[in-house]
Amino acid sequence: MTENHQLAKELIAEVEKLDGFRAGIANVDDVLDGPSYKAKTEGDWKTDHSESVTPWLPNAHSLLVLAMHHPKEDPWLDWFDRGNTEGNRKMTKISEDLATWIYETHGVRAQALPYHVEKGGVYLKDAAVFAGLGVVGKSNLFLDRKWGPRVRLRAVLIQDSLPAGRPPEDFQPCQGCDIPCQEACPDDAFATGQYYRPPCLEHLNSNRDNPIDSGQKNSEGSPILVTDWCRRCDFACPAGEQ
Ligand code: B12
Ligand code: SF4
Ligand code: SF4
Repeated sequence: MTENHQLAKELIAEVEKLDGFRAGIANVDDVLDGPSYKAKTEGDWKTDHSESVTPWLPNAHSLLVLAMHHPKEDPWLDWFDRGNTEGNRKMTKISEDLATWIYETHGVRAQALPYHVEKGGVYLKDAAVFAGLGVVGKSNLFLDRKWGPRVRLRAVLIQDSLPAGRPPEDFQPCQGCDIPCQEACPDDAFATGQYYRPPCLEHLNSNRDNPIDSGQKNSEGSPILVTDWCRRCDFACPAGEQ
């Protein structure tokens, strides 16, 4: 086993020590050349990382991709308040701690990338596929081998070139499935058989305009209201259910 294979193994093992986490390594060039970057070359999607708000570490060729389990029983992980979701806050903290750990333990520089592509993040579903963690399903969601679509993703840039995973060929949950994910959509985002963003976005905007009671109270005793983003395509999918 080469030194870099060993390092990749140790990074993945460090992440997977955490309950509800899986990880893999993706090659940066594969992700930047992937279907999501190809789909968008203008408008609000940035494809040129030299212009990113967060500059990337130079000569970083690998991404450590994290998938965190977001089970139906923990809806609060997806609730949006004070500009973020609890799940995202948790992943930011874990990816920053990992970047520090990688440098301190292995002397390799690493950078926790932001969530948003326009702020210097990457398209995370492509990254997770190229890391070998799963596939993109007919719901347009990434389906993790273990937890199906009920994961949230994040990436840490590594200033090294580590052996990457491969899109899995033996995991094809959509084959033979009667596509309940598309049926479940309240706004017909899959009317053509493929995901179409505008109706989905409209639905999520209406979620934002109609916050729900989180069951918690603020210091003045008033209920804390949160946005409960639609997850019907996510919940309808049988992939990853035990
Ligand atoms: C902007 C955004 C949105 C926008 C626009 C979504 C869109 N798809 O256009 C809105 C607000 C509408 C939205 C909605 C949702 N989102 Co969103 N979103 C993002 C964000 C920030 C960027 C996505 C994007 O712009 N993609 C670019 C467009 C062009 O591509 P796309 O529609 O995603 O389709 C591409 C892929 O499917 C890919 N693909 C398809 N087949 C294959 C095959 C291979 C081999 C590969 C490599 C790639 C690939 O190519 C397609 C383009 O051709 C990502 C986080 C990130 N940094 O990546 C989260 C993200 C994709 N969203 C996420 C989630 C959960 C949701 C929602 C369920 C809402 C919610 N509860 O959070 C819905 C799901 C809608 C759906 N069925 O796709 C998760 C997905 C997790 C997962 N398991 O896949 C992500 C990764 C964020 C996270 N927290 O981890 N989202
Ligand atoms: S519900 Fe079926 S078709 Fe839809 S993403 Fe899940 S496995 Fe694929
Ligand atoms: S998140 Fe909701 S509105 Fe958007 S595609 Fe999925 S089911 Fe449809």
